[in-house]
Amino acid sequence: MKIITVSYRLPLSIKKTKGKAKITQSAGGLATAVLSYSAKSNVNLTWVGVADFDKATWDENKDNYDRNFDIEPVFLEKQLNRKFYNVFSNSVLWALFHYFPSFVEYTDEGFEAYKRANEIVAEKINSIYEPGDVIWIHDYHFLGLPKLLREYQPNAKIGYFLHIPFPNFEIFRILPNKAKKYILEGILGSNVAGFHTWDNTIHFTECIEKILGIPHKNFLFSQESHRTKAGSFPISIDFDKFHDAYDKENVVALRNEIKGLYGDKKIIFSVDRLDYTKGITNRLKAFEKFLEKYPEWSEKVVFLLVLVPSREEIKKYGERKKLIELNVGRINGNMGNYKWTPIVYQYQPVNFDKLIALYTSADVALISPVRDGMNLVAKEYVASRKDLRGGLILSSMAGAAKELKEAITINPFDAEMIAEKLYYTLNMGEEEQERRLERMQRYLKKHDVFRWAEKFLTEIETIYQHDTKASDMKGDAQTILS
Ligand code: ADQ
Repeated sequence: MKIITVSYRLPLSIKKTKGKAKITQSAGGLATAVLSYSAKSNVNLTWVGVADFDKATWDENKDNYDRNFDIEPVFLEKQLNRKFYNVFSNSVLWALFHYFPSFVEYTDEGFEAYKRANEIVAEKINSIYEPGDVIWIHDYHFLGLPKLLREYQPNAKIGYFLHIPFPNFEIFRILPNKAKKYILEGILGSNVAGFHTWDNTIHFTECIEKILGIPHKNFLFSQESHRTKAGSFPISIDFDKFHDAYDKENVVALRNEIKGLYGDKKIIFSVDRLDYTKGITNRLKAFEKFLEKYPEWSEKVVFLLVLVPSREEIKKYGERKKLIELNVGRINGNMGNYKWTPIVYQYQPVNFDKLIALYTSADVALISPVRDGMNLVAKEYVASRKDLRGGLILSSMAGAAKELKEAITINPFDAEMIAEKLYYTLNMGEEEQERRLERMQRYLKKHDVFRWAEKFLTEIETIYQHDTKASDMKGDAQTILS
């Protein structure tokens, strides 16, 4: 028996130097958590995902790296992968599920590629599946997969987790009927369908009822072959990893360097993938408003804006980048002077130590997505503040706001409000900072990513066992009657 985890990206990187490839398994939150669960339960873990490297490189090097689990890459033909990933997944599903209907660029060609890619991945999983295995499917790239796998393996234990919001009926219904049906029936192939929040879960159940006409009882949908339980499973982080990093030698050195650079100035910090859902332009305009409204803060604050390149092949992302850079330039030009640059902007990823050094140097973390499934940056910031200093400003549109009750919440569309909350948080006393962070840390320490994975995987077993028992009893009753 094994756990088969499926996600678009594989937790692995291949670096080529001087023609030699080096494979490294990466230890992201999700991989660490599933691995920890599989080790505890004494079962193996196999990860299936789409390869972003060529088959020849893989075949040459696959037996030659340190492994904690097995990896099964799926090699998709380049054009198919582009249409599947960029055209349907990211230009239709990502946009619509984040409430950007005007950004949706639906094409039948994209939808067909999406279905084909799901079929190819299903074939791959089916080829390695053994009875008793648990299959855990992740995210919006594989909405059709639970149903396809159910057709292959009617008795399989299948979990599906969506990392982005599930939109309400009015937004979801915008999709062509065939796509709506494909998605909903697809998810219903699972035994457990998980979302970050109850709001998302309710949106999903409403869509099932209104579009497929299937009612639920306590979020359970009964079907012929199995039942699907929908529920809220808010993802989290490896709390200890972020908390303990505060004292790492390299982190301390980097933090001293950052603090030394900015002296007495207060630091506002944000880090995101460059994505239109993250509310970056709104955030910049709000910072500008803050400087206009509170000129006494001029030269006394600096905003460190770190953006990580993302989905650069998609037009909307390039347009957004231009808009952000126009705003950064305009604000720095209008508000700054030869001694002071209000916004320090970086369009490059940062490594873990630098990220922690930045989190722990910041007086304020300003997180303002206009829509976000969870937002792990907010949780990471809180966890890393072992010194109990700093304030978290968080958009109420992020799933994380439902749990981080001591954050200063904002409406990301309301620049005036954000400016005021910035003023409040920058002036917040140490006692209040401690009180807020302590409560949120207590919560996160308990609700970490390990607990999340365990809860989800246990739920699959519970529903499955219950259904198996019920069908056995039905079988027994039939035998007695005959
Ligand atoms: P994302 O949209 O990518 O994830 P988020 O959860 O905030 O958003 O962050 C993902 C990770 O990327 C964080 O761990 C963060 O540290 C890292 N990161 C961000 N910027 C970085 C940078 N410049 N350099 C290095 N690392 C960086 C999706 C959903 C979210 C959901 C997650 C998990 O959109 O809503 O929280 O999946 O389910």
